[in-house]
Amino acid sequence: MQTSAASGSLPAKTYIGIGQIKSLGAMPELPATGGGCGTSGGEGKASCGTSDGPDDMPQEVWDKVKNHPCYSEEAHHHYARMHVAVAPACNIQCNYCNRKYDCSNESRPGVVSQKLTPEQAVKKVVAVASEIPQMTVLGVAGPGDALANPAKTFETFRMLQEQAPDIKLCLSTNGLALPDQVDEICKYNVDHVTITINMVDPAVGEKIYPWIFWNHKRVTGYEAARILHERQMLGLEMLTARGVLTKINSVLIPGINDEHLIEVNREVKKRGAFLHNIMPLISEAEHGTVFGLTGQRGPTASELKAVQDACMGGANLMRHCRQCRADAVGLLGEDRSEEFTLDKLEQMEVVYDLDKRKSYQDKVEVERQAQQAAKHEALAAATAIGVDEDLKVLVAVATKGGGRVNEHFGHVTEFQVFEVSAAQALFVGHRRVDLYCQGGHGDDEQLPSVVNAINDCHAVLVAKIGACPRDELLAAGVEPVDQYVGEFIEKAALEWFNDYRGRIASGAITHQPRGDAQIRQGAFTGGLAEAA
Ligand code: CLF
Ligand code: SF4
Repeated sequence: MQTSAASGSLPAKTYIGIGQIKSLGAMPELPATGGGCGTSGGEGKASCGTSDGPDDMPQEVWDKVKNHPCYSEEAHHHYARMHVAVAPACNIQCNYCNRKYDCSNESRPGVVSQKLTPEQAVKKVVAVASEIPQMTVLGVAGPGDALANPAKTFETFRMLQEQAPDIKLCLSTNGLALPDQVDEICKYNVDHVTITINMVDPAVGEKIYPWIFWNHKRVTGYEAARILHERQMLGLEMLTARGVLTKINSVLIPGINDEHLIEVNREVKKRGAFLHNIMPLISEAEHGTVFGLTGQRGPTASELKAVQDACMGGANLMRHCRQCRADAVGLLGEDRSEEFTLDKLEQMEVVYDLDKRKSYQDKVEVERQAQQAAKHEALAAATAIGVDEDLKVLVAVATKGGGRVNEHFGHVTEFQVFEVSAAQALFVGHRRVDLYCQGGHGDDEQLPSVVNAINDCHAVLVAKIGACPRDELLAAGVEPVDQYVGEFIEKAALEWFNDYRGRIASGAITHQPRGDAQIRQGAFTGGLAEAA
């Protein structure tokens, strides 16, 4: 088929620089960071780069990341995380946050979680771990700041270690209180800490943070941003020195910190950050945030990708973040929190069976090896066929997990997006959409927004698709592909790409660049997938 560039209805306003960002060049010489377990930032891999196993990192680091769905892109197809909302207070104010809702540093704005005591939280984790054996990580990510509530956060970790010692512990913080809590973090074997760092220049920071609460008083303006910045850098250095793996979250705010995030990437890599997760600002007036009310927009899909691509060469990038809620449960991209509300927990019979969990996870590892083997086989088959070897295209994929093409177009609440070339099929993001299929019928009013979400893709791989969305996609220039049902995603994407190149070479089609795509702005609430 002929492809065409449809532009869609995207924001007319653009900001200087975001589309003109150049990739990082050679990194400056890095000062030695502390000892620890060798958690130095990676060498500019496009994503976390953990999928190839212990060859590209020390064994002890691999052991920490191999089944953490946020620290390993490849693991996120198979392993789940959960959050418990035990930390309601916060010690700073971000302009993209309304404290009626969850912390926007690790969740989508506009979402409210069910707050728990540490006792309730531990009961919930044990119940979830019994039901979902691939749940390997517990995170405390709000609804405020995990370290502005140290007693509740660490009491949860202490009790959980006694009852479910195989579960990895993780927390997320804005960093203000971090240096004071590093000893506690190590005492409770918290192996993974996320710090949200949106700037390394207080002049940028004062546009993002109106105030912090510091030494028993409110500090505002440049001084607030300066203190926060210094505490974040110190905390990161201290964690690196103690061998704790750190992930940096940055919210991309067009016109405020877009190009600046390249410098953030460089600075956090210098200090030993393991991963850098650049997330889009989600900004709607209905969320009641400063940015929402002043009309500050979030980035488009290509603006986000441009900044992420420009950071390649710096700290490893995470591109599979789903901006979870503070009580999220399940694989990234799904949310099973509604199955584990407090009243439902009361009815559940909980048996925490370590052997059963291990045996399930052994089966996951076999599947994971098969996925790797299929990917390598497809790459080996991707022989040159006389067309542009630098050609790269984006492909959207409908999946419900396991790393396979296994979801019906109409049941998708998020597409995974891969950049495919002759050399690789690389996960570069996801796009949330509203369900097209409602009660067995397609909702044609939803179709334009679904197509707009993947408007930068050349194809969409699905398990099944109806005639109406097929026609709409074709008209927009996106090729619907349903012949790879049940195949591993990378293998399917590479095989489709070879076929695509073959059609270009034969003159059957002409390659055309695609348009931009829209990142969904509304709050994502759990249960949509279950309602399908
Ligand atoms: Fe939670 Fe965060 Fe730990 Fe993951 S989430 S505390 S590191 S277990 Fe993951 Fe969710 Fe993105 Fe966070 S997808 S918002 S990066
Ligand atoms: Fe909101 Fe989180 Fe910022 Fe606190 S740190 S103001 S909870 S986004």
